[in-house]
Amino acid sequence: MFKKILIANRGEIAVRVIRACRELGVLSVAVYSDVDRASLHVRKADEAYHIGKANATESYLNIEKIVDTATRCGAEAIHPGYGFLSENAKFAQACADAGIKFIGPSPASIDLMGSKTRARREMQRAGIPLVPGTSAGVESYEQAQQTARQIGYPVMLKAAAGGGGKGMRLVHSPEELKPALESAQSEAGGAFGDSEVYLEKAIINPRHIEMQILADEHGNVVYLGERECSLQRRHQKVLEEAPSPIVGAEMRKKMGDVAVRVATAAGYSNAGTIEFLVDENKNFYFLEMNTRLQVEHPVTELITGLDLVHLQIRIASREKLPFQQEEIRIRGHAIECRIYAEDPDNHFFPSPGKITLLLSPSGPGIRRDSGMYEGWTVPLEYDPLLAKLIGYGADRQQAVGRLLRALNEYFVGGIKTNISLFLRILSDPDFQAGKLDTGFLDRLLARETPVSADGNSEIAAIAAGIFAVLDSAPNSSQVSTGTLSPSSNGMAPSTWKKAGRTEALR
Ligand code: MV4
Repeated sequence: MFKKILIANRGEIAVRVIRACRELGVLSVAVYSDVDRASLHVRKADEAYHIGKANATESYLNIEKIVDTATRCGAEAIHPGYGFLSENAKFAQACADAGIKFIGPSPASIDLMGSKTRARREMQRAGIPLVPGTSAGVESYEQAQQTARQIGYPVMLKAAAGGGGKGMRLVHSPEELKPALESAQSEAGGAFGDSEVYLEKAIINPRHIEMQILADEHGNVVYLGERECSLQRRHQKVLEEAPSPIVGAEMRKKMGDVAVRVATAAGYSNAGTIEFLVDENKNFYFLEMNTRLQVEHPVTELITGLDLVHLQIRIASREKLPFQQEEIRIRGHAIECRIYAEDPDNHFFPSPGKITLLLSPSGPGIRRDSGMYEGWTVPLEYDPLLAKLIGYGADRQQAVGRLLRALNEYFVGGIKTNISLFLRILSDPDFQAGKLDTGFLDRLLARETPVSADGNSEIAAIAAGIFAVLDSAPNSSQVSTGTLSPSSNGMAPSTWKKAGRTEALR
C-alpha cells in the first residue's frame, strides 16, 4: 500500500479522497490555487501545497506543476478525482514517466475512450450494441446527406472528441443538415481543437443509465449495478439514483455483462462507468465510457456497501479485486442531489460568495459529501458544486422521504443554492412514480412559474428577519410549506409555530 497520495483536485471530491486515505492509513497531500488557500480540502489534508493562480490552466490543469509537487513531497501516487486532469491521457503518462502511480486506468484506455469514433469502432468489433450510426468522421456534406438518409431522420451529429453534449446537434430533416453540420464542426473545432463529427440515429427523450464497473490489474472485472442519471439540465446532471426504477434483475445482468465486455475490450483497469442510452422499449445502446470516478459514485456505494475510493487505491497498488461478481448484492435505494451555488430563480446563474450561515442535515439514511463550511467564500472560478446530499432507504419511497426531510433541514445563507429545486423534483408525482427521461427537468421547469414581484417580497423579508432573530439556533429547519400540518406531510412544522414555541420558553 502507498504511504502518501497527492490529490490533484479540489472541493468535495478532494475531501472524499482525503477521507479514504485517512481510513487506509495513507498520508494525504492537497494542492491548491490562490483562491483555494482557505478551502476545506486544504484544511483536511495532512500536507498542502500551493500550485498557482485561480485560473485552472495555471493550477489544477498544470500537469508539470502537479507532477513536480508530487515528486518533491514524496507522494507515490496521484488521485485525480473527476473533471480537471482525470481523463487526460497525457497526465496519466506524465505520472508514469515520473514513477508516480496514476490512480485510474492506463493512458491507452483513456485515449481510446476519449475518441468517440475510435471507441465506437472498437466496441463494434467486440459486438457491443451501439446506437445505429457511423464510426468514422463525416467527410463531406454530400456524404453526411447520404448517411443521414440511410440511418433515417431524426439524426444526431456529435463531436468525435466530445462527450457531454458539446458540438452535438439534433437534425430533424434533410433541410436542417447543412447548417447543423457546419455549426457542429465549428463548435467542435473551437471546443476541442478537433472538428471531426459523426452521425447517430437520434433517440427521442431517452433515459440515461450508466453501469459502474471495477477492474483490477490482473484481468478481473465486475459490475456494481446501474445508476439512473436522466435528471439533468443542459447536460449537467442534477439528481442521480440507484438502482434505476426501470431496471430489473434481468436487464441489470444484461447491461452488466455488456459493461464488463466493454471494459475488457478496452483493456481497462480501476473504476469506470459505461453510459447507455435507453429507449422507450428498454433497448439499451453503448454511448461512451467515463474513465474516472464519477460525481455520483456514492449512490452505488450505498446500495452495494462498497467503498469505491478505497477500492480504487487498492487496485492501483496492484491488489486483486477482493470479491467476485456473485458476491455483489444490491440492497435498498439511494438518491443523490447535487447542491450547486446557483440561483434557480435566475436562470441558474452561478452564485459565488461568502457562506454566512450553514445548517447541515444528518440523521437516518443521510450522507452528505460537502466541500463547504460556514465562513468560506465560494470562488467563482470553478464548477459551483458545493455538496452532495444522498438519501438512502430500504426502498425508493423511504429514500425520497428521508431526502425531503433532510432538504428541509438544509440552510445555506449568504449565497443562492438549488436546494428548493430538489423539493420540487422529489414532490413531483411523475418523479415519485419513477417516470423519468432526459426531458423531465426541462418540462418541470417550463411548467413552474417563478415567484413574481407582487409586493410579497417585502413581507417575506420581514418574516425572514423575525425568523433570523427567533430561530437562529442550529436545531432550526428551513421555512417549509407551512400550510399542511406536520402529521399530514411529515415535514417540519410551520416556522410561525416554532417561533411561538421559542417565545414561550423565554
Ligand atoms: C444522444 C441522444 C439521443 N440520441 N444520442 C447528450 C450528452 C452526450 N453524452 C450524449 N447525449 C445524447 N446523445 C442519440 N443518438 C440524446 C442525448 C441527450 C442526453 C443524454 C444523456 C443525458 C442527458 C441528455 C440530454 C439531452 C440529450
